[in-house]
Amino acid sequence: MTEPLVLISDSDSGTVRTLSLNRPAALNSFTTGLHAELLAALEAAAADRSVRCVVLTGTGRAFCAGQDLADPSVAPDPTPGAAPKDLGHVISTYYGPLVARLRSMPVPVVAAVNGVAAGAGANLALCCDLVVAGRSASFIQAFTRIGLVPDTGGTWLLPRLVGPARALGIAMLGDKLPAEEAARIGLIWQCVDDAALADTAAALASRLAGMPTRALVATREAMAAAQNLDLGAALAEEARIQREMGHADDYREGVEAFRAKRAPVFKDR
Ligand code: T3D
Repeated sequence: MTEPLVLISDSDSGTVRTLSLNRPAALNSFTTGLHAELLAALEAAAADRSVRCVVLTGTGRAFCAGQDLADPSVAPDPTPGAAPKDLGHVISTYYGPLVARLRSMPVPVVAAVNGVAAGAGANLALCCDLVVAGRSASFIQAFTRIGLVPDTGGTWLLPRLVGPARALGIAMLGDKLPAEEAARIGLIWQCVDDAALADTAAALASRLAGMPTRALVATREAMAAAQNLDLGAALAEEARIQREMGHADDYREGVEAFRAKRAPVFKDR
């Protein structure tokens, strides 16, 4: 029997789903098979109303080394005169839909970065809502090292996360950025000791799973949308979204629990 390319496990009574990229010998780099399994696993988590938080991590010593460069369908053919591969097709068929799926998940997504995250693997992690990395992990915008530009949302994410000056330095130089430095400059949420990574990510996921899911997802969406709005438009958007939140059961529950001095039990999704 062949090993699944994505390992799937549930915890916290099925409210937290962990997806582990599982091609450790090739540092969990992407093949079309891994793309298909990851997208299907994300679709399944999105459709399962008991899931309230997703954790994305890698097996072995890496998080993900980006595109599998040994894949003959994307690597340049060394035969003189061979036609170049259509990488635009690869991006719009695989990486674009993966980013779109992650950024529109109906639940929060935590990346537990257990080792190197390079190329598309780095930006896959940065697409997640909260990124926690082990101290030995690193982030590498490896694209320019092989004559490419950041993809998997990198051109959109990097300047928003760390500002244009740092984004360009990180992307142009393609240097290895240790997890501790990534946390210091605000590229990721947190860097923890390697031994504490799994427990830290699990605790974070468990906490998020107990929070008002719709409000968390609307927060992600509102913040992303506000990047392209002026203040007046952002304020109008806040009013629109808050009206929606005000009609949800979670708001009623949050206020009732506050008044009763008890822990809230949020159920909306
Ligand atoms: O191309 C398109 O379709 C467009 C889409 C592009 C999206 C992208 O992601 S482009 C960027 C692709 N990724 C990279 O360029 C990263 C390549 N890998 C590395 O630079 C290094 O492996 C790392 C910095 C990630 C880790 O270095 P290190 O020294 O810890 O490990 P290593 O020895 O280089 O790799 C270990 C094994 O994994 C090795 O295999 P072996 O020799 O033990 O059989 C290595 O070949 C394999 N591996 C690592 N990365 C990839 C890979 N195999 C295939 N593809 C990889 N990306």
